[in-house]
Amino acid sequence: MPYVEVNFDGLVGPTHNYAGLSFGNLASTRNREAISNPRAAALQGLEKMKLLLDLGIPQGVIPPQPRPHFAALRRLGFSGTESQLLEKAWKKAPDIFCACCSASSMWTANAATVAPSCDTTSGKLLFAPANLLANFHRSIEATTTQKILQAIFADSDVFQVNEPLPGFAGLSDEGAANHMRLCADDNSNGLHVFVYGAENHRPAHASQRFPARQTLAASRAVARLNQLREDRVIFVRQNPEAIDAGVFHNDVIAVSHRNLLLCHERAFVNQAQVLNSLRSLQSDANLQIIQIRDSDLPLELAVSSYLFNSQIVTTPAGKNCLILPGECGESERVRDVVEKVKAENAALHEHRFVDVRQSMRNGGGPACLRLRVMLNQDEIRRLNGRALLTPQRYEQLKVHISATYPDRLQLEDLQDWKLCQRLLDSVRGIYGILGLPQELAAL
Ligand code: SUG
Repeated sequence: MPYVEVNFDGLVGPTHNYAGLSFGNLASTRNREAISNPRAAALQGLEKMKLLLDLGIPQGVIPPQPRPHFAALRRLGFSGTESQLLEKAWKKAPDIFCACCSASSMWTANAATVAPSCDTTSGKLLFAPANLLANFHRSIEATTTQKILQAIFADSDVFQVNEPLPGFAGLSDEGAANHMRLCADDNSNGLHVFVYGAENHRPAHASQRFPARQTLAASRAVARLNQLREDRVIFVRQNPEAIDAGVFHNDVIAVSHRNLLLCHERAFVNQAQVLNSLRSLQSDANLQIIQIRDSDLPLELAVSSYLFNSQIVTTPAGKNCLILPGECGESERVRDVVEKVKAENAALHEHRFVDVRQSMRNGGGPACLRLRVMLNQDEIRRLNGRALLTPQRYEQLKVHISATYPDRLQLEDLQDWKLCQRLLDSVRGIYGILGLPQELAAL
């Protein structure tokens, strides 16, 4: 049965803000306390989804998680009514308040690691939700992510959503952002490339400036849980210099699609050896590797432009299209790299820029906003009803966002319980549009 790739994008939530929460993510730090525009953020993400739909590529939607996360505030010892919780947390522990208000679940590349049914020993499509331990605001996504995935991929005859890994620093997992699947074509078995930053939480040769977020122990556990064959899995170490330059996930420095791998020459430790291993493991698949030289695109520019955080998609006409952040179009040097890559590689046919600026200011480009899931026709039929975007659902979401999301938000605004109530109602409305249980929108 033929497989297709469906991108499940995270819809940006109405509390989208800039709190500077992610150490090692340069954009997040730089934009701390900037004023956000949640409405524009959500509409930008929605337009990206619509572009893919218009290109003929199926598109899924993952709803925002409800925020503020009152249950997390209570778990950390705050008490009283919602209004009191907000007031106390803002005064006594502003960092916790900010973490509990973050709309970070939008970056669904970090939601889980996915193994398509053609690759797993049980023949089921498997999900390993990420524990996202490296940052508190992200760690509180994991339980709800698991429930949302279970609601969308509910048919246990063909889907299985596991639990996130236990909360131990040595098992820190950031999901598909540190995973690539190479395959000859959509219907062939894949090679799973797991990229880790440190062997465990006290690594011998770790990055110096910024933390590594993914451990080898976590990647190994995910590969086991996703029931992958040992000979179809490889573990590759991220270059610590890249982490120190702001590459907090592999998808900031490498992107793959089918038999194509586009990466910076300073992405991995022992890169030449790694690429040779990939070539030999994929010897039947005609693996094509495009390496961008540091002299063409210095690491710093790779990070600031987010060139590698693009999506590569294949249209029904068989054209490979690079979906790039608009920021890449603003730099002559990056534009030159894109043109050179296209000219030298027959496998890349066209490129499109997308405006996801609101997300980019928190270090989230086009690829961060999506979780890739390979599905066959039977599995698509078994998905929970309204998980896929249609032109009608796009219109409904657009109207809903335009009517209920604020167009200007500062963190201190979220002390106001009345505003939070309106924003939580707005999130509930999205669950309604997507046909997901309302309980999931309650915390
Ligand atoms: O985890 N930013 C996210 C960006 C995630 C990008 N995802 C991928 N590369 N796949 C993060 O660092 C910033 C939130 C703030 O500072 O308000 C944030 O969480």
